[in-house]
Amino acid sequence: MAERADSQPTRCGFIAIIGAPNVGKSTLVNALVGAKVAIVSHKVQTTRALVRGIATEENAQLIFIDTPGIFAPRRRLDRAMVTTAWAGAHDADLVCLLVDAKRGIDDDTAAILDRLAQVRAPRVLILNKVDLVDKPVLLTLAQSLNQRIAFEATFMTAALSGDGVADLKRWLAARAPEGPWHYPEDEISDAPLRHLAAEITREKLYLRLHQELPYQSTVETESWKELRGGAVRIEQTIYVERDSQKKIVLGKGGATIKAIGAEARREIAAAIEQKVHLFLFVKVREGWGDDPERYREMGLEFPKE
Ligand SMILES: Nc1nc2c(ncn2[C@@H]2O[C@H](COP(=O)(O)OP(=O)(O)OP(=O)(O)O)[C@@H](O)[C@H]2O)c(=O)[nH]1
Ligand SMILES: [Mg+2]
Repeated sequence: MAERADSQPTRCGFIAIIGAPNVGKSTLVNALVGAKVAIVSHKVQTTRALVRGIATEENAQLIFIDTPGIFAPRRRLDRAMVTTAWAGAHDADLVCLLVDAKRGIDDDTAAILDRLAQVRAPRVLILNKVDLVDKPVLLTLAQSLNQRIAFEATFMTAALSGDGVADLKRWLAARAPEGPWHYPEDEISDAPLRHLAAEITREKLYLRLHQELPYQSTVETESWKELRGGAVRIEQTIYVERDSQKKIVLGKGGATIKAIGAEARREIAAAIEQKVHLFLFVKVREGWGDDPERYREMGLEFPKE
């Protein structure tokens, strides 16, 4: 077994973060990693596929698997997301159930609890958004959740401000199984940069567009060219379902897409530490939600029905 300088055996743990939509899973993974590896929005169903964020703590490498929110799926895309989330839980050494402390045990979380009882991996409970509720409420909630299924430990976090995150990380590091590190020491994500870049643009789209539009769009990086002088030229396509949606994404005189592009460009450039020229195109592709190729691009299995 590999030994590090302090002669402690190395540890390596795969930790799945599951929970209802919008409870703060991606925010928590970013806080644990200490960098943005997963996109975040105030809307439900932001995360679509598994995102791995990698952190180190002492002699442990922790691989956090951010999963799509689990809810009662209707569309094909929903089903693919929920299936993917459970697959993430089954493959992990440890499963963290994240609950929005303000929302408490809603229908989505209740359904997850029932099914979580059948997952073999040890379970940890995390109450998130504790900044929004009073302490007595937290204690009652922690109690009733622990009565429904057994958790090895319960943590309280405010992922947005980082409260409680260091404690959680220390505990997870000590709990990780002994073994060699799975990824190189300085890696923080296993997602290709072109995928992260598409996700960043999708985040900006989610933040600017309303109602159903975000759910009926997807973003793909079509080309990525390194230019002389260290800059990179990136072309991305935003797929929507209908011509009316294309008009909304473009905005008056192209104002909306221009704003989305400017925000995305800035953040992609910061993420890859290179100058970026970003070109966005909008294409109408009716029924992209039933097109296997789009799922492949997102990193999702295509459900047969
Ligand atoms: N007040 C408060 N808000 C938080 C906290 N953590 C996350 N949020 C907010 O909750 C919203 C959802 O966060 P996400 O991280 O996208 O949630 P998610 O669980 O990954 O959502 P899906 O991917 O859609 O399932 C965002 O607006 C976050 O800023 C917290 O500790 N306190
Ligand atoms: Mg998410």
